Amino acid sequence: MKMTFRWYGSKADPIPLSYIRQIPGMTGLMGLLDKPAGADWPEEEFKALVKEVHLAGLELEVIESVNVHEDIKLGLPSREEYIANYISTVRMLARNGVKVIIYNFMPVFDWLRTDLARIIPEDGSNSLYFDEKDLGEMGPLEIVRRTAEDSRGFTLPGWEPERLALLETTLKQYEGMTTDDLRANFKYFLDAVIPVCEETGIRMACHPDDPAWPIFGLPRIAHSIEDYDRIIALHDSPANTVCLCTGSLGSNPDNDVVRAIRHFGEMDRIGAMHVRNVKYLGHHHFRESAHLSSSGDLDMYEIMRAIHDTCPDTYVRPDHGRMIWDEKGRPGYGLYDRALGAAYLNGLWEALEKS
Ligand SMILES: [Mn+2]
Repeated sequence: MKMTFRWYGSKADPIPLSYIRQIPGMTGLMGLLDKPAGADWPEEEFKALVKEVHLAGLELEVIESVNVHEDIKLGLPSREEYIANYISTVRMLARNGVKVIIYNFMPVFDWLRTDLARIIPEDGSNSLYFDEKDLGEMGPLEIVRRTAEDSRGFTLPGWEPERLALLETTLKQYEGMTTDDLRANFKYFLDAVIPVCEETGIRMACHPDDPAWPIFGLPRIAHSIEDYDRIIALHDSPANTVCLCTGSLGSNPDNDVVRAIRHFGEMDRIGAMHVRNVKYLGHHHFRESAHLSSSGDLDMYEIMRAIHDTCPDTYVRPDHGRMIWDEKGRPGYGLYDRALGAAYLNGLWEALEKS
């Protein structure tokens, strides 16, 4: 297991790399370049990032959010150009030491919450929160406007301004699209990209829909074990893998997260893990909790044990954390609670190694 940390880069992330390096057991980052979906990532800029990360004593073997352009998901003729850019980026990242690319194939919305800083009554900290009832009164445009207002000036992943401006148009383009249509477009993408990944030693790791059910009538195809079996079957290859995010998949209590890890771990189809806990508050209603099992509804010991048994060499990162100790950070991505999460997960791991 390699313990890693998401980092947005020195311009966008207030957390210095030196602080991340000081978290016990931290080996590297899940990093990114801030580029619009569909861009061909510039090599010089990426090399500079790798150099900066290595100088801090950390690795950069996992890249997040090489975002898939909407035209690829929609299956428009213009997808050819964006797929070519994607392939070029895959080759460039492989040349520079990257092993895993985390991405998603969610139409329009990346992740969605109805409150980015809901106070947790027990201890006064706050965390990301979702209640489908709150969506009832709001359309997608209103949700996006509120999310932008709540994000304290940070651009949230998946909610970049250039995408939001087109939101109304994009929503119209998805009208009438079925899950089978979306899967066909996904297959077209994988058929083009996975052979290049096999050739260059990269593993693509698809992140689940978050929350793990359909929203706003949009087709969504990555929120259950069965969904992922189908995604793997679209182009069966060791390079076509899952980024198993326990909090995203686990937002739906119908998903047995431990079973999912064992299922895909035994198949060698887990490229990376996001590990966090979630507290169920009702139907389609949850908040993100501290990582500790007793703070939420997922069994973090069983999650780490499933990783230990079936994919012990995978990359793990603590996922979203709460805001604690008056930190004013990017929602979900503060330093303190994610550092506590990493320390706790490392503790579970040591116990598993020694027992
Ligand atoms: Mn995640």
